[in-house]
Amino acid sequence: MSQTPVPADLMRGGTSKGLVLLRESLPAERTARDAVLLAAMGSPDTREIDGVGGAHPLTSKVAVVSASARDDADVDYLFLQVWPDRPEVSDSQNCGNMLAAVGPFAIEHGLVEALDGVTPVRIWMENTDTLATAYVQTPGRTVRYDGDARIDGVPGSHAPIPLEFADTAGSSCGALLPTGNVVDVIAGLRATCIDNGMPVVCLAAADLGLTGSETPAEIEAMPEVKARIEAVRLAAGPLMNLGDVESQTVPKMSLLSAPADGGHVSTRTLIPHRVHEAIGVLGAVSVATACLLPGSVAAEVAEVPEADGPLDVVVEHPTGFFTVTLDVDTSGPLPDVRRAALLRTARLLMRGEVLVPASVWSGS
Ligand code: NQM
Repeated sequence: MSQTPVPADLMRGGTSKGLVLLRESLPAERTARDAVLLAAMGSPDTREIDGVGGAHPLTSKVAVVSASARDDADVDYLFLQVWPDRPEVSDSQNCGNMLAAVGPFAIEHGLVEALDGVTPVRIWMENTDTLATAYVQTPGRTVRYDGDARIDGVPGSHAPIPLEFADTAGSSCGALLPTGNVVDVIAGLRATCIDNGMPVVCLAAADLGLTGSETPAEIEAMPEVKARIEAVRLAAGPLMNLGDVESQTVPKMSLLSAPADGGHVSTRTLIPHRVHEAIGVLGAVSVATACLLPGSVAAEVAEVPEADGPLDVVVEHPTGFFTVTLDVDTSGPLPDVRRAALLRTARLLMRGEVLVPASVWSGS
């Protein structure tokens, strides 16, 4: 046989899309695993024409799922970003959008037994060693994908999948404020470096001469602005305990401005080279948390109401809004986000096998 079939599903998770596979379907050794995933997605090629990748970081994603050995989790989830344009697979970040696909996948593949109604799936996120719970609609013990929930960035409506996160502070960088400061000046720009589930550098859009209402395409067509942002990112990496981030997909770079559409803060986020059409899930949690930090670049432009108890922070992005519910303890010097919750949807798009050339992997 000239091709090796690899069992895999194609799924949309939130505003992202990619392959979801059982760990046992892939080679155990990392180099061989990455070669299979690159071939499956069609990378490296900006069009990913010879694979199932969608030619954009948001649609060139992979979730690897397995039964968990942990008492507090049902399944383990490893997120892998396949770069469309270079032969690299990175586990340097988590992805809260593909996470939305993991609960349905785990039930469909018998890793979690469905309840009649809603099935909570406890997911250990291996990239950040943190736990999430996804609540999957399972009337009659079958995963339901249709429903009334709408999320900006995805047409139509689908079954709601509420996601909950706990203890996300310092998930990749070791501390909520990895530089130890609320604001640093990095490569000449004021920056708030934060990690509440995703390492993010918050910059004021105005400091870059932007209004903050530019479209992703407009920002992508500004080479000088992008070069300045990348200079900040490369310098921020070591300061955020991430080391050399040249080949990493973190930190994300979020350009912030005052809300323009009734939300609490407006964002344009580079992930890190393309501009997100919306905003990442954990990226939104980090930005929302930054809005609560007095003196931060985010708090300067955000208009978040005072609240006692759970607080909804409405993050504006290029295609709408992302609401993050934060359960915050404000009694200490820094706000302590005990829990974050938000809504996603997901859909199984195709199931079966993805085929890779046998010269890449013989399957044994
Ligand atoms: O921040 C894109 C996405 C993401 C990541 C990115 C994500 C998250 O939208 O949790 O979801 O920032 O690379 O899928």
